[in-house]
Amino acid sequence: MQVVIALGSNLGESLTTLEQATAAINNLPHVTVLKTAPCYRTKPWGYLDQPDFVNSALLVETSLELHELYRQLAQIELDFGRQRLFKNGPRTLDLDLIWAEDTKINDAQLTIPHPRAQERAFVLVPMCALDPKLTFPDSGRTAQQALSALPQSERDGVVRLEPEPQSENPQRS
Ligand code: PH2
Ligand code: MG
Ligand code: MG
Repeated sequence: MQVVIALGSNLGESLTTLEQATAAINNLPHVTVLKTAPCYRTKPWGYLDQPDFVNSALLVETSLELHELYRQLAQIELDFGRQRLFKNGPRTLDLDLIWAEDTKINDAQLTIPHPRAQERAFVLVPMCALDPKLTFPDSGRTAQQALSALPQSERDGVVRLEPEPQSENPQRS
């Protein structure tokens, strides 16, 4: 089954953390990263008085049951010394299950699709970079349709980060 995982960080070396978390996810048994979205600098949502976040997203293929995948992601958050000071507050690493094909789950542990994904440009912009046609089974909307429905001001708060330079003095021809 294909799954979208959103990554976020706004404490510590966020870009490095997201890169290493991606490697850790790809190293999980029965999980393969198919596609990595670029990283974006994003305005904090929900609680404003905190640093900007770095956000990205992954498309993965997995044969794990989704609750098991969720537990594995929670363990990776802890392995990265996750600090989460309070709800919607700053954190070292946040890994959220966003989408899993046409699966709908709503139980005590897990809600898929993620209940707030379609309101958040910091989730939808990276998801559109993976594939704008990924469709939310609850609303029937694609990621692109959900993003287009958000106010321009929300979308403006998500800015693509340039890839890291490959050397100190890149030779340009
Ligand atoms: N995560 C939150 C709350 N607010 N804002 C941005 N920009 N990015 C996030 O990943 C984020 C947030 C709770 O998980
Ligand atoms: Mg989150
Ligand atoms: Mg989370």
